[in-house]
Amino acid sequence: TDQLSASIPHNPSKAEEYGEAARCPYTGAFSLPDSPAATSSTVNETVASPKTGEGKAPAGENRMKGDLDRVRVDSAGQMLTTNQGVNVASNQDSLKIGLRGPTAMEDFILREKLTHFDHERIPERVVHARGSAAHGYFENYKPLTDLTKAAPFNEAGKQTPVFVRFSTVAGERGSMDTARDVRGFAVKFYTDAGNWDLVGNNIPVFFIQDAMKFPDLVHAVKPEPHFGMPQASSAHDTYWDFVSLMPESTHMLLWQMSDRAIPRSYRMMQGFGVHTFRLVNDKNESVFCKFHWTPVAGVHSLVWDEAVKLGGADPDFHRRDLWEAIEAGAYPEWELGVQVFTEAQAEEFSFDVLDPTKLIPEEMVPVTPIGKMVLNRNPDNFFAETEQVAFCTAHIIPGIDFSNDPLLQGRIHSYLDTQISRLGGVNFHELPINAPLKPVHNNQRDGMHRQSIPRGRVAYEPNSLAGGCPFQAGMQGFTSFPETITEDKVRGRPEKFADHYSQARLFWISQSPAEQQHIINAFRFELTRVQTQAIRERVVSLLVNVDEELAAGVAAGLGIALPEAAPLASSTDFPVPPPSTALSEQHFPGNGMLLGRRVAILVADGVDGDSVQTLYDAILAEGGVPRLLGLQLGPVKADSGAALDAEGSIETMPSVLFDAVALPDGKLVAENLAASGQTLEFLRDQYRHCKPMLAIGASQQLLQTAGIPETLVDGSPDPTLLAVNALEDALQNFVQLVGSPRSFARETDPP
Ligand code: HDD
Repeated sequence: TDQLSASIPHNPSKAEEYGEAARCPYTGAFSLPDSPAATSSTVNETVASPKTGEGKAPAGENRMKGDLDRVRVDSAGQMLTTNQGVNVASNQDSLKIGLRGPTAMEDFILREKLTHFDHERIPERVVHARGSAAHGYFENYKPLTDLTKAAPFNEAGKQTPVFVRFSTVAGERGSMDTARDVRGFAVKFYTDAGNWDLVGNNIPVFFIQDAMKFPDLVHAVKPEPHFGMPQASSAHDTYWDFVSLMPESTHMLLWQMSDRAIPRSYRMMQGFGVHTFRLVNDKNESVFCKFHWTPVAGVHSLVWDEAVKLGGADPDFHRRDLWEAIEAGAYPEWELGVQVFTEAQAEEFSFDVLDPTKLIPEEMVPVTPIGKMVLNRNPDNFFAETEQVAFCTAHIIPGIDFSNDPLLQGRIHSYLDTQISRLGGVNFHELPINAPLKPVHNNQRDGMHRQSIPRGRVAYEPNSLAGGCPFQAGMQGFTSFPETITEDKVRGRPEKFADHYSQARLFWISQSPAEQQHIINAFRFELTRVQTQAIRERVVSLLVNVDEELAAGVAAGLGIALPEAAPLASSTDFPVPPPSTALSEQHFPGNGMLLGRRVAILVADGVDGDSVQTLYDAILAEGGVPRLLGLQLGPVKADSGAALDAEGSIETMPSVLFDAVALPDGKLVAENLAASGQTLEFLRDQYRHCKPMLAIGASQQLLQTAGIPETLVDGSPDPTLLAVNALEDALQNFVQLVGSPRSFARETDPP
């Protein structure tokens, strides 16, 4: 055991705390046969490449970990007790009057157990119900004190503990991870000046401009109230009815129909604070800023057909991916960047920086990297941490302040309010995962489930009996930026909020041709599910204002003529900025490392054991996850006579669970696999989903049997289909392709 913990970077902090019992990877996750060509028994060993885990936090660094120790419970070697700590003799039978008689009312042990169970569930989040979270830290690059006094940014190298929850928006708590949806990206910083929550999404803009419309938006997208369908999907009438009548949503709709809404992994998506925020320094000078999280692994997405199939093959696909990566020591990392600009600059922009349906192109205001975030610890308990964590946009610290974005202003109310019903009262801040590291001192008292025991008789201020304590912090406390406002009180919107299309067009013209085609396909899919023809037409009429080719492409799929453009909300001609490279996913290829990407090596009797071994080792060495898939689990005979161990079966682990496939050499293996329809379907899906494929020697025949074309439609070679005579001809290239963005050269329309 000691040797294992010393050699395996398997969440070392957990193992240190609890020993081996703490290691609970999902069965089979990252567990590999010792040496695939030499053993038939799988050793449950976690392997991470030397390249992964570089972001490993030094032991004892995560202060939040220590703080939570107080409430962590480890039952190893302990007797079972009631909630009052009374040892329980038997946990099998209730107390009866005679073995066949009724249960005694006095069975307090049974009653306590059932009562607790009956109340186990709490309301799920009204949006973002489905999510996964992890602990980690933010490390600041250099002091930003000229811009802000915010604690995480005041020293070079300073580490601030964080807890981050990723989520889908529309689906219920048990819905699938790969739905087409916006993803939540909420970060709680446990700073030494109190908690700061940056509650963002993986898309830099939002559907609506004013919080007044949020309940309408959510009611429209959630399952329709009369029959509770569809689950985790915006492809239905009420959603498109609403957004088609809200032209301000057009920009967001393009993002939502783009590949960003079907990420490959939580680890491979950006995060955005969305709103304009303020940074304030200790001289009370303020600038505006937008927050950007950029994943070191790059921005990568699924393709739609794959996302749909994953919903069935593994509804927990993103949850599992995040969990396994962290357990394996392949800690996900993001760089935090800021776009900083002054109020004077903002006034020059053709759009309003208070409008959350607008972004600021990076060509206008560059993103400056200021620090990095590493997620290095899975929660110990899903409910206590991931479910009970409460993010609130109102949780800010000195140095950060709000802007007047009317969506943000409404959020300041909503998040705190929602926790009261979700977490059962006003003391949710005392739950361990929500409690700040900085001690809390105030005169708020009582309420449901109060944990702290305030001492003394004074719970008011001013007081003399407690020497005036707790006393006001004055300049050391939070002070709102004293913005001067001389305006009328009105219900209305600023003029530039009427610009509904310029940035939708900017996004469209910044996409690659493949990305544009995916957007058209997504609109076609969603609107085909819409039953009301007038709604479909109204959506396309919005798109006419964005781009005629886009609108025509969608209209063609719906079998309708191109409608008239929707009327504009303003006669002002809002300029469309030139294409912005950072709006295309292709701008973020990542660092090329495999970072937990999964490669299927299909094996059957007669397989060339040496090439399996070489391939396996090469993928592992780059931080990837190779898996031997056979026609069934268990031993497979290599050509040399050695036994391999198939870790999964093609029957139960379909293509969508893998990022790439390799077919090792072997005449017999090709024959064996060619007789399996599931194998051929596996290969077709790998091909269809534009994944790197490697076929060696005799296995090349399998590609032909599966009907996979050797070249692209224009006759040119397919850059990600490697059919070679010997492994060494393609090994390097294959491994590199697995760590690279997908090439969509194979895609045809129709698919
Ligand atoms: Fe929200 C949850 C992100 C607009 C009201 N929101 C929630 C979560 C994220 C966001 C990531 C989940 C946090 C978690 O993991 O627990 N929301 C956004 C972004 C928005 C946005 C990026 C626009 C820029 N939200 C928004 C508005 C309102 C809300 C305008 C209401 C006025 N959001 C909520 C909520 C939720 C929530 C109802 C549900 C559960 C929760 O807060 O804790 O209060």
